[in-house]
Amino acid sequence: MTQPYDPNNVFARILRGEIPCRKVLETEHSLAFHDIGPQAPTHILIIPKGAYIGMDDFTTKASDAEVADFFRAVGEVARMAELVETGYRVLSNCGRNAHQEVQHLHYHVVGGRDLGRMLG
Ligand code: D5M
Repeated sequence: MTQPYDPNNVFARILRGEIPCRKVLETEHSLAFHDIGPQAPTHILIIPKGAYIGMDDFTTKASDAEVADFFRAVGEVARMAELVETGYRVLSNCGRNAHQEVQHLHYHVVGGRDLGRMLG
């Protein structure tokens, strides 16, 4: 990542409690909440509490505990939202070509309907 982390991005403000969110799960290092503009019946975002923009800085700067906590939270959210049986999609937009809108790492967990094929 070349640009510095912006401490006033919307997810940093959610983490500081400055703006509300519909919380789904909070762990030591991660927070999950409903997306403000859901693209499916279930659309939940999972973010690390640390100041990471994307997968590059997260996987090089975060501790093993933060990384493990984050990925476990993604799986736990899918279970909590009862998406395991019917299936779901996990995706993260990182950087310009992926049109990342909020510059704080987040994974989308989307489900509750047939999502169609994404690649190929
Ligand atoms: O997607 C960023 C996602 O963040 C997009 O699906 C909307 C969501 N968003 C933006 N602001 C909020 C707030 N305040 N609460 C919940 N969800 C929000 P990207 O992957 O960066 O394109």
